[in-house]
Amino acid sequence: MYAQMVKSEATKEDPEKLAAFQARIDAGEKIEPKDWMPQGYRKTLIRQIGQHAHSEIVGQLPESNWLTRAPTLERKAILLAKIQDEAGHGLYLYCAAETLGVSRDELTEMLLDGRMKYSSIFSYPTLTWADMGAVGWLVDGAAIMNQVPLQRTSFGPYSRAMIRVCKEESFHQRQGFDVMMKMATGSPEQKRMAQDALNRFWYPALMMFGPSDKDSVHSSQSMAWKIKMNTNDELRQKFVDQTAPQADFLGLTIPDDNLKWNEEKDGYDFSEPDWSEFHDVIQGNGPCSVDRLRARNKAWDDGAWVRDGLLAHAEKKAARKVAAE
Ligand code: BYC
Repeated sequence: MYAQMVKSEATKEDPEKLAAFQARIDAGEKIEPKDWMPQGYRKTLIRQIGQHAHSEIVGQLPESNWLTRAPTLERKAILLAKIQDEAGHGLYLYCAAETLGVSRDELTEMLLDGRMKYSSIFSYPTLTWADMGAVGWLVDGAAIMNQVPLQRTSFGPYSRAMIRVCKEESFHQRQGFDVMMKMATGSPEQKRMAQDALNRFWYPALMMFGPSDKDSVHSSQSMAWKIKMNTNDELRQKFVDQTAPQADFLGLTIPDDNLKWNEEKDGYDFSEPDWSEFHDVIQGNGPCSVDRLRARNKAWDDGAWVRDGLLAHAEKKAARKVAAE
């Protein structure tokens, strides 16, 4: 539906301008906020950057669940810093989206009333401390796989935000792997918890890359505009190829009997996630979907007095400035 809308709007636009725009993209130029851009390009970016920002913010929730129960003060401090980083990533991304003419409040309202999505992965619960390892290792690992190419995306503010995000995200992935190492080489019970976390997070992590290429609505146009640099399946394959040897190193087993090195394709064969589960989750029916939106709505409502106070202060300051002039 969205793709159709974008397509019909794109065809209404001046063909000469469209061709010149595409030529800039093909030449690897960055598009900046004040440059002419097709409406479809603007809308696709607002959707993708906005959903990415929401994912960073909602992504704080499953981790904050473990802040009060981290096993040591050091682990607690590291987790707290990571969660704080995610808030920063959300802010960089909201700022990038705002350069396209949408306000942060509008984006937030679209998240809160379900008009905009956030990553499917955050609709799953974090049940044990080992999940903090699995989230860092697999979820941040998948996020990096997706975000490293986005550093070269065609829209300048998004590309620059991604450069900053990726620097921090690689620390996150390493801290997750470190937690997994500790658990996997610890007591039999700790190793069992690590395996259980891998079992639960493996397929949801594969879903993070989006539907398979044949079912992806936006990929071909987004790739032509260099909003996306790779297809969903390309990145999923790279993620499996990178992660399978890491699981071996940890002495853990990826829950997929079909996972097998394929010499010919120079990559692993693996099972697809259950796509009906994916579609259910992104329609708001994941195990924690209702809780996540309830938590974000509560935070938004509880923070209203702060926003009102800041706005009143800014308005008063502006009025005083006008009176003095
Ligand atoms: N979850 O045509 P497609 C992070 C939707 S990491 C929910 O292939 P596209 C973090 C898609 O929006 C996660 N929805 O779409 C990590 C579309 O629906 P709409 C955030 C999904 O956009 C650690 C429909 O399915 N990363 O934040 O070309 C700690 C058809 O899909 C998902 C990003 O957002 C999903 N997994 O490709 C804290 C990266 N997959 O919008 C935080 C930037 C698909 O038409 N985004 N959908 O209603 C992207 O690279 C792309 O948007 C995607 C999807 C690859 C995710």
